Amino acid sequence: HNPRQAIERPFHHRLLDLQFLTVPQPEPLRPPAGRISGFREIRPHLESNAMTTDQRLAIFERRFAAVGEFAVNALDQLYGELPDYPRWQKAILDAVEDSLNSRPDDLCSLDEEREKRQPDWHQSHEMIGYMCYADRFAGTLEGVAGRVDYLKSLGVRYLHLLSVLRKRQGGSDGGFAIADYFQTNPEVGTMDNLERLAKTLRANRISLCLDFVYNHVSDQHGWVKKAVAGDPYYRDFFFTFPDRQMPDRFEESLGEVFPSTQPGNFTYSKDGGFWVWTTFYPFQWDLNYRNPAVFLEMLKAMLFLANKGVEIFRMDAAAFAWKALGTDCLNLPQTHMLLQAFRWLLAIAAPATVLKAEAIVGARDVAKYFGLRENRGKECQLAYHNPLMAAMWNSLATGDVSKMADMLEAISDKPSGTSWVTYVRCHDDIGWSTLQDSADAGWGATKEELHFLSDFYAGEISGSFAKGRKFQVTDDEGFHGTNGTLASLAGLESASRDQQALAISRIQLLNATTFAFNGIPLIFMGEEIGLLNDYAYASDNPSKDGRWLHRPAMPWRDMAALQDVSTPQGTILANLTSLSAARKQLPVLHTENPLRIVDTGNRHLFGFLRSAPDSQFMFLGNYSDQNQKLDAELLVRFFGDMEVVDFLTGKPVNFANNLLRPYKFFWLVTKVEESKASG
Ligand code: OTU
Repeated sequence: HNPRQAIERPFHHRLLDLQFLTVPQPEPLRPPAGRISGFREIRPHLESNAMTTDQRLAIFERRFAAVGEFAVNALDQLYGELPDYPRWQKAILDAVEDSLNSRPDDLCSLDEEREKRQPDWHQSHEMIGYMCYADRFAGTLEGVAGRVDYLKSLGVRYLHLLSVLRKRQGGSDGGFAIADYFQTNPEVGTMDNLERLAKTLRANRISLCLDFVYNHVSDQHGWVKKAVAGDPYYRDFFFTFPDRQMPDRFEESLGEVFPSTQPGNFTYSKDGGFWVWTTFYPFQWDLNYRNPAVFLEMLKAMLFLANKGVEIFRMDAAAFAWKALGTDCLNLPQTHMLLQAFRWLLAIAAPATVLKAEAIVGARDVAKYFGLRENRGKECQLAYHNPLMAAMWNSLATGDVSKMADMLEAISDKPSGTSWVTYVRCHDDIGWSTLQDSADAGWGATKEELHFLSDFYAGEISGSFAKGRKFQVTDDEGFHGTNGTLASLAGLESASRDQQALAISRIQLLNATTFAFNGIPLIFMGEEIGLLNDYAYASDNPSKDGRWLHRPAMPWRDMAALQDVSTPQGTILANLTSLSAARKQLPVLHTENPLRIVDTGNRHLFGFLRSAPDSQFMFLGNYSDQNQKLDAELLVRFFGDMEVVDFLTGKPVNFANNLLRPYKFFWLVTKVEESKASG
């Protein structure tokens, strides 16, 4: 077997492609055919606003002329058949006008700035995200403001705060069961505190991201109370059924999100005397978006929060919003239309703001949340790269990157103006089933492979370095998800002293992959200091959701010790900080620049290329625990006779001895590129 031969053919065609790569230009928006009916004068604004009514009206008209068609088209498709549609359409556009009219001046300036000069702000190579629970990170919203310097030291440019809005009392699914979208969780502060925090963050060039839990509300929300009390108007905000007949029919084609602890998708409401749709916990009532009143009220909540300074809305459980009998109620066309309606109405009222899809679905479905085909680039500007995340963990366990490479290549066509959000861990489990795909995709994982991953990360396979726990496993499946922190899953918890370096290398390999991919890397609180699993999470409540295993509070008191570079934690932090600083010096990592998967000719070596018109960048990483040989020709093919340097160490790389140590990676650039960045 000649490895050279194996890489010869695919390389040639990729190389040819690469020669013709240029940065795609944003697609021009088609002007709308005509003004839609129902347009009315903007109402007078509050006196304190410096921008006049006339100016705001002009802005509304300009934006409406540019993108109104997209919003109206989405609404037409969702609600156009309803007899009172014109009235709903007018009410929705009125809400947008009202919102623009009361938008604070500083946010209006941000809108203009981003529209005119920085439409790609969310794609910048300088963007680095951090996500945390407001209370577990810093106690309160004011506390978060007090940690801005820490965030800046990590290079953070966007902050996703969890559990900020008023949540259900008692269990709240970590804040994902909301009782009021117009109020904050009093334990972390007031709406004024939130507005002030957003300002402080903005002044430090950090964009605030909040969850927009749009699929469901908690059973303590006002709408539920009215529905239960028998108000038919609010009953219609939910999917309610007098008996099990319809729920049973729906169940035939539905999956389950929490199969072992919350089986089924419907809950009986004793107070209401009906069955109600609850995809997640029984206290999370799914909203009925077939009812335009639901869309309108949720839009008002979104616009309200945008005017408080939220710049990124994380569209929670994005895939579930629309339901239809006989389907799995995931990724339905109307769900995409809903997201497009939110997107373009927001583009008129608060264009500094973007949507991030949290669609934990398979690779070919997830890319659709950017908008593909006739809606190319017209949906969410950001989307979690869940397939990359799960595939990296798969590659780390098996030492084999081939399925990951094939999968990523299959979905590498990302629309202009969009970014992935790349991450290694988050507050949820690692869901394995999204690695499956239809049989015609050679890269789909088999059930056996998923069983293996679930066992491996629970530390049940001999030789496994991981210390995690299975999540929501049922007797028949056995592979739902895995809980655990990055450090514990990567082997730091189980490592003997002389294995620690290897565990740290795994963490760095995963970080280095996500920081160079065509997305915004997102750090989950505590992973920067290698926090281990929090086994005490269930001490107050043994039935507490298993995901709390990887949600330890920030140990500020021990911070000085954790930052000591002679410890594993200090090493992880120092290296992540360097990675972040390095990324910011490499404009080629701007997410508009294309990504191509490199066929390394070695199934243990993962490689991808990022290319800008005037520069090339190559990631190479060894996902196995063995030394790996690299074909030296590889570099010659991509970089010609230019001198190649590892940007992270500044050392020249020539692969004369052709070996990559276990988990070793490179960020390769040409010598010229390196001096440009450092100069
Ligand atoms: C999201 O999660 C949130 O991230 C979870 O924390 C919430 O529990 C859930 O929505 C309900 O609000 O639906 O589209 O396996 O990965 O529930 C993906 C658990 C989701 C999560 C899944 C997920």
